[in-house]
Amino acid sequence: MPLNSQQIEALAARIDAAQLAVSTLSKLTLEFPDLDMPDAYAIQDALRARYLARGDRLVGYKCGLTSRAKMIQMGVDQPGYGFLTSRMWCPDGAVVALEALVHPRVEAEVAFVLGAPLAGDCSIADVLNATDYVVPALEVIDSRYAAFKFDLPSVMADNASGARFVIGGRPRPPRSVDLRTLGVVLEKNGAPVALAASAAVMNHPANAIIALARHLAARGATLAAGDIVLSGGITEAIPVAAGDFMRARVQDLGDVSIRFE
Ligand code: OOG
Ligand code: MG
Repeated sequence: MPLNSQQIEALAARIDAAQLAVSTLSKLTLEFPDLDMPDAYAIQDALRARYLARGDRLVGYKCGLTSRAKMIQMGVDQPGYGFLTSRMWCPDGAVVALEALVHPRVEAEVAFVLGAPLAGDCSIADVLNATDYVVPALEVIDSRYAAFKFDLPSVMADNASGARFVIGGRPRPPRSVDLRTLGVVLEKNGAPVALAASAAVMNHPANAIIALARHLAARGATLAAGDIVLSGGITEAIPVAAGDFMRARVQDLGDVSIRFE
């Protein structure tokens, strides 16, 4: 960790201020070329502490950059992780105000809602045992970096571009569906704009949850009962503008939608 604790705090404050002001920043690595992944997650932790101090509640976690489509779109070769709070959580069908966002994009994901804690060293069977239900989700990402261009440390410091998310559809027990072969159609204003099968996420979306559990364990944290976990965009993310209606249709899990104004 090349950065000291004052620098970590200052960068978290800078990202927080950019989010609140709906303005963009340049990549942190331009100013701090040595900034590494431990620094990035320390900044993310400091950002989370700022949110919680304002009254947000931690409701779960997000895995990101877990499909090839996302890695290619963003030019990275590894997944990353972030957190979800009550302020980011919107009801199914919600209208999202664009005023609070810079250049939002929407992703279709499978969400796991846990019914039991999950240790850092776990298997796909452990993830399925700990999962109360799976549901379709839309995530709204909004990078605080200019032109949505970043590197892995910069984006993880910015909570993996987390902005809003919605879960919906039909909650299903995880063993009642084949989580590898669920067809996913992401629609914009009624027309399909991206399609894939759920195995696009690390061969099985539960593998993203395993990687997250390992990441948290290395940082002294664990997944808890009740946590909502987004397993990552199955297709590339789709930019949205005022008036757009986004819907994900996920085989066996129903659909989930959101509108932008
Ligand atoms: C990083 C976040 C990616 C996902 O599901 O892959 C993400 C980004 O692309 O800005 O949430
Ligand atoms: Mg995502």
